[in-house]
Amino acid sequence: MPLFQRFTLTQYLIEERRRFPGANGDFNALILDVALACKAIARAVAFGELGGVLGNHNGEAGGSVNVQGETQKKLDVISNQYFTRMNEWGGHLAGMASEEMDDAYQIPAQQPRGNYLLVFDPLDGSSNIDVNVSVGSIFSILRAPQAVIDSGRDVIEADFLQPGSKQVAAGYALYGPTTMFILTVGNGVSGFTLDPNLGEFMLTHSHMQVPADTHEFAINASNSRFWERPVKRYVDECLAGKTGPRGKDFNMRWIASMVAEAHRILMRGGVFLYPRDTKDPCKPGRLRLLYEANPIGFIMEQAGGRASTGHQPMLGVQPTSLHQRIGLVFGSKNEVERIERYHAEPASTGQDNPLFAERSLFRT
Ligand code: AFP
Repeated sequence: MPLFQRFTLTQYLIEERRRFPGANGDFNALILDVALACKAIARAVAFGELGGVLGNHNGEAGGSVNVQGETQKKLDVISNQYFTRMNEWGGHLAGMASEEMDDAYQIPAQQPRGNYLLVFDPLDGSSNIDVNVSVGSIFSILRAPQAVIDSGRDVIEADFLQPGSKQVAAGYALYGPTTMFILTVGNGVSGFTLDPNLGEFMLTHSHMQVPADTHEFAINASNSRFWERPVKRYVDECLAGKTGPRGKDFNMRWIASMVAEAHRILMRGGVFLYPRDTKDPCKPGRLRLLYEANPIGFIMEQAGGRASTGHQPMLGVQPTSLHQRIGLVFGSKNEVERIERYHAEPASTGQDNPLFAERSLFRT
């Protein structure tokens, strides 16, 4: 399709804004600032070692550690700086929060403050960056509490603790063979591909939909001995394939970059599981609620898929802390609903009877 027939991200946002005659353009400008940060990160990722951006932050000796207790890569820190610097000046934000920052980020005193909160994981999958595997950025936009808007006060943790259903926009950038920007503003999901010559995100995927069924699942199988019973049952049935109760064979994928998994699922269906497990009793899951599970969950639900803790819809969870972790299952609606059913069944349903004892293909 000739370039002049494609919509840019800016044109798409203007079209969307026409649904809200009273809109003042703040929201669109914020999304474009986020997109600019993602373009800057895409460039840094593409240059890799040529730009001296690989490896651990503060040198190879283990590097610095973030609030998650995880070693920070140089690009984690650089990506976080792109997000804060490119979004703090526009006057659209009351504050920010990031996987890479312990506390909420205050808009500098010399900058105007706005009506929104931006929450993000600036570089997801960063353990893959040194081995040139796709990584991404994830973002979520919330409305700031009215008291914050009225007073212009500094933000506090409580201002961010809103359920995922309160998101006004969410999306991700995927730094893969092409750089893509996937966005929902609550009216379906659209995909934009970066034209490296123009430096513009061009609309290439409209009204993206997750197929309701799938034969593909994604889980880190090395954790199988820590899984709860419903997860073990689900995975065993997938592995049993045609010979088991599902009556069809399944394929497994695990990229260890959730953004890449989410994009595959958005494009061709599938289910992703990073469930709560017993590996580290202090951690109720690996992934973070506010800037990973909620934005990806919003995208999936807007695309006709489903996102869940396994026990309840993800977007209904009331957050209790900024960096809260949570078990996450998302993807093809019918598969996620099956996993939720398994979690809802009483644990003692015949399963304690040796005749019905589950035989896991993963030796416990
Ligand atoms: P990193 O950003 O630390 O690489 O973590 C990526 C992630 O949060 C998510 O993107 C992956 O799906 C998941 O962790 C991978 O977890 P494992 O390292 O346990 O496979």
